Amino acid sequence: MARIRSLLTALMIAALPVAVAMPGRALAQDPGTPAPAIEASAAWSRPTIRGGRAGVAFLTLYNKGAADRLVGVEADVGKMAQIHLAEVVDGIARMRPVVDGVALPAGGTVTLKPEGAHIMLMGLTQPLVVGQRVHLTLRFKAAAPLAVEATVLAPGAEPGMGGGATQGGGHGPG
Ligand SMILES: [Cu+2]
Repeated sequence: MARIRSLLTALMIAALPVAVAMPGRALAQDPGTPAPAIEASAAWSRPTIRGGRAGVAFLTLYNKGAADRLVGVEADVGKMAQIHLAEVVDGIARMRPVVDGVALPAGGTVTLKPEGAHIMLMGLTQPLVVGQRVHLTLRFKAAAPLAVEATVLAPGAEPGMGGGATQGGGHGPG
C-alpha cells in the first residue's frame, strides 16, 4: 500500500504543474479572430463632375505584417474598379492601370493619393455626391480581403485632420 500511495503522490506532484499551467495557456490563446495585418484609414473619394462616368478613391494603408501587395479592388459603385498609377511623363500627366499591384512594405505606410497610385472607379451609372459612402474591398497578395468605406468629400477637401499624413514614398522617379 505504501508503494501505491507514494506512486500516487508522485503522480499528483507531477500533474500539479501541468494543472496550474493550463489556465494560463488557455488565456494566452485568444479564440477570437486575429487582427488584420493591414489597416486602412483616411479613405475618401471625390464627387463626380456632371455626367462623369469615372470616380477616384484614396486611402492610407498601414501594413503591420510581412511585406505584401495591394493587387485588386472592388467597389459597390460602377462596373469595375482598378488600381491606377498617376505619373508625369515628359511633362504630361497620365495614368495607367497597375498590373503588378502596389508594394506594401512590412511595417510600412502607403498612401494612395491623386498624384500617385489611386483607385479608379469606372463605368459609374450614378454620380458620386458629397457625403456618399463608397464601399471598397481591397485584395492583397497574402493578407485577407479588407472592407473599407470611403467618404465622398467636397471638392478641394482632403482628410488632412486626424493624422496619417504620411508620405507614400513607394514610387521613386524612374
Ligand atoms: Cu486613374
